[in-house]
Amino acid sequence: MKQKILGLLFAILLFCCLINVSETLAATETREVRVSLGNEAGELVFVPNHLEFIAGKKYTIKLDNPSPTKHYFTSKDFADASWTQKVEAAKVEVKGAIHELELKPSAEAEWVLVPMKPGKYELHCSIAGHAEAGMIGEIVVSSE
Ligand SMILES: [Cu+2]
Repeated sequence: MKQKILGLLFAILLFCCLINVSETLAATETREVRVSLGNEAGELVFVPNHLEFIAGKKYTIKLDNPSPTKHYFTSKDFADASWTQKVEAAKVEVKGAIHELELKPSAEAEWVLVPMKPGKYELHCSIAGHAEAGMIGEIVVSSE
């Protein structure tokens, strides 16, 4: 009986900690990083193709696609190493884990996240042939 109560108290405590952490992360100032998927000339590139973040800081990644074809922003390891608050696009907010974003021509999206783990992560467009043609990038998360 005593153990059950202790276990319950521990669970409540853990839950409160988690809520506290996400509220703290949500309240901090947000930095902005812009990246274009492709360009107007239709080249298969990310502009820029090198993105830098500081672990523990909150960012809004502003994505757009100025090119005539659809592209993906795919960086699974970076996404796994980050806490995503939301992705916002066309009046829709998506909450929870995100691994990949698809942007159709002239689309825009905002990905609000906190990179948590320092490291180097690869970025690519997962449409067949695009990464091979140069649509790749590097994401560097450094500790403060
Ligand atoms: Cu692409």
